[in-house]
This record gives sequence, C-alpha cells and structure tokens, in this order.
Amino acid sequence: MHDTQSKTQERALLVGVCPDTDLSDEVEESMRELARLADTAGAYVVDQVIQYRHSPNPAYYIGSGKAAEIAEICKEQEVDLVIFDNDLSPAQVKNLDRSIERRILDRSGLILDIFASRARSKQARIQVELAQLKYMLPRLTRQWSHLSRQAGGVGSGGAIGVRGPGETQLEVDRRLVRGRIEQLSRALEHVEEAYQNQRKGRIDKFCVTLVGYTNAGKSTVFNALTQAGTLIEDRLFATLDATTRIVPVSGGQDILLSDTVGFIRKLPHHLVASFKSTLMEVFHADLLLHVVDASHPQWEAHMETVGRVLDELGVHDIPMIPVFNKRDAVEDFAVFQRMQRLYPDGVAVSALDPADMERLRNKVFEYIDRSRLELGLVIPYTEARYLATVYESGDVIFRADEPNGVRLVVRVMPAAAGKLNRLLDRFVA
Ligand SMILES: Nc1nc2c(ncn2[C@@H]2O[C@H](COP(=O)(O)OP(=O)(O)OP(=O)(O)O)[C@@H](O)[C@H]2O)c(=O)[nH]1
Ligand SMILES: [Mg+2]
Repeated sequence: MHDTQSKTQERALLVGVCPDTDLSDEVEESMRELARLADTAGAYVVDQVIQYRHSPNPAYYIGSGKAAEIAEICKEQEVDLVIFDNDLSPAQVKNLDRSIERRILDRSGLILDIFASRARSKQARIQVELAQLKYMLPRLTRQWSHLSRQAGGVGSGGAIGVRGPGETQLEVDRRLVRGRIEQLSRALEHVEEAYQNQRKGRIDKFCVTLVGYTNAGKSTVFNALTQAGTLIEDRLFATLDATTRIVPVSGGQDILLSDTVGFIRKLPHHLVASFKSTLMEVFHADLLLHVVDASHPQWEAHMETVGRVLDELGVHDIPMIPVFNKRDAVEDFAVFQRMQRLYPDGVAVSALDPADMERLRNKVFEYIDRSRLELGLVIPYTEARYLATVYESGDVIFRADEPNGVRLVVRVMPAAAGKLNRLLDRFVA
C-alpha cells in the first residue's frame, strides 16, 4: 500500500458496519481488504470508520448521526470520496450523497472500477461494461449524473468515464442503457460461440484449471508449470482473462492448464454473471487446482468464498485438489497441521520453489493416471489407417499382430475413450 499520497490521488475514507462484536475480526479483515482494493483503484486511504449496529439503516446504511459525523471528518481531512464496505441501495447512495456531500462508492462499485481499468482483451471489456451497466441501471438517478461530472476519479470513471461506456452516457436514459446491455449480451454470445468452436479441437485433452482467491499465486503457479510469462503482481485482480497453455507430459498426452480471474468476498453478482464466459475454463475442467495463500491469516475464509463463487457459477462435481501456496511465508507450523487435517488430499507448495512445482506436477499426473481407462481394440489390417488415431489418443500398452488384425490395449483419458469408442466401436475387443 502507498504510504504517501501522490498529487493526483484522491483521498478516500472507508466505512464499515459491524453487526456483532463477535464479528469484529472479520469486519476488520474485510476493511483491510477494502483498503487494498481502494489502493489498487488508485485512491489514497485517509482513515476508516467502523460503526457497530445490528442492522443497516434503510435510509443511510449507517445511522444518520454517524453520517453527520462522517461529513465532519470529510471536511477536516479533505476527503474526496467515501467508500462503503457493503453494497448500498440506490436510495442509500442518494441520501448519503446529500448528507455527506462527497462521492459515495460501495464495494461493488469499487471492484467494478478496478476490473474496468484492468480489462485489456475485447472479451474482458465487454464483460466488465456489461456488469457496470447492470449495476448502474437502478442507480440512474439525479445523483448519478452529479457523480459523473467528475469523471476520471475512482468509481466515477468506471461506469461513465473514460474506462467505460463513454462520456456520452451522461445524457443517456435508461432506455439507451438497456439497449447497450442487449447489444453487449449478444456480443458476448458470439465470443462464447467462438470459444466453443475453439474448444472442440482440444476435447480429448485433459484440462486442469487454476482457481482461487485473488493474489493467492495462481499466475505464479501457472507460469512455473508452463514456463509462460503471465503477469504476476502483488495487487488484487492482476489477471482478468483466462489463459491456457500446454503442459508437456513425457511419453503421453499433454495436458491443458488454464489460469483464471481471482475471486474475492462480496464479489458483485453482476460481475460473476458477466464473467461466465471467461470462466468457461472452469466449467470444462477435468480437474480444478484450488490455489490458496497459506500465509494469509484468513485462508479458511478465502477457501469458503471460492467455494461460494463456484456454487454461484453452477460448478459442481468437478474434482478439486487444494494447493496451499506460499508455504515459504508461513510462520506458524500449526497452520500446516490444520490444513493437513482438514484437507488430507491437499499439497503444500511454494510457487517460488522449483522442486515444489515438480511435486505438484507429479501430483496432477498421478491423478490423471488414475482416471485413465484401458481400452482393448482389434483393428483389421484393411483398416490400418486408424492405428495412428489410436496412438495419438493415448498410451498403447500392448500390441500383438494377430491373424484378423492388430490387437491393442490403449490407456486413454475418459474423454478420449468416448471419442475412440464412437469412432472405432466396431473394433472394440
Ligand atoms: N512468498 C511467496 N510469494 C508468492 C508465492 N506465489 C506467489 N507469490 C506472490 O504473490 C503475489 C500474487 O501472485 P499472483 O500469481 O499474481 O496471484 P494471482 O492468484 O494470480 O492473483 P490475481 O490474478 O490477482 O487473482 C505476487 O506478489 C507473487 O510474487 C509463493 O509461493 N511464495
Ligand atoms: Mg493472476
């Protein structure tokens, strides 16, 4: 995090609500994360305020007295924008805006802003813009256009300014926004179709996908396993696009490894929905590697969040191996004991240690090996052209030339077995 403020940075005040003193650790962690998000978005965090109250105030989220207090702090500390750790209703934003007289942003708005500034590929841009518009639609009121006059700052640039749909959105009404949403949804369908076509070519490959909380080290593991040069940063949401590379496997079929966007608690719902096509690699995976930052005090909560997001995406029944990363940075040995007890199938690694990455690679290969099937075939000499197909599909572990043809036993991945069965059904021995 930046300790000193640069001239261009906006000054942000963070606000959180804690419903119960039992939850104060969790709220404080969530606030720390909000501070990282604000920093990632380019703001300078001046201070934070946590209010203890059982349930949110429908008009202000916090109490109206607290809102007045915050207004004072904003004047004293020259705050430009107030960021809430929870999602605010459009009415709450409006009321807070009036009483605090500063730009109001909630966690979803902030996350969307970061995604917008990081989206590079066409697909990521479409997805982020779509999520932004859906988020913005119910908030298209007077105060929204008030916010947008200050385009360029954190949160304002997202939906309306340079990073998003464009300045002309200032004047547009809901009808236009809806039209744009439709247009983007169609564009996304095309992208998905193209993806499905591209996938057909690799259907018989074993697909492994890295998932996990943001900053867990997915891209670092990905690079170590594939020798690729994907962007690694000690920042949130370094990766927005799924990247897929081949991991060569000696003497057998190569596997495809995919890196994906990181998850975070309270990930905006619209964003999850929009990012479905980026997360296709997750749906089609044969195996998920759940990368966890083992050195993070909240690793268990992170794992739960990842589980919840996968649920929300509708990903079920895909086998998953927990990968406890950043082993080198774990100070307390008890952490490993707990991980081993709760996740006996997990592996503790450091992505920075080549020997550990070799161990992880072997663990994946073992898993693949266990899920391979053996298929017996007798291919007549007149159909010898199919021999090459069989050899390409997997490992031939037995071959004998018999009077009526070549007898083969081949070890293949389940997907390849299906394909071979369809093609060579009449030769199955
Ligand atoms: N000490 C230590 N640091 C690591 C390890 N693996 C990754 N890191 C660091 O953790 C930070 C995040 O790494 P990334 O690989 O970008 O994380 P990510 O999960 O891809 O993050 P997003 O793309 O933002 O979701 C970087 O600063 C890495 O250098 C590790 O095993 N040990
Ligand atoms: Mg990454």
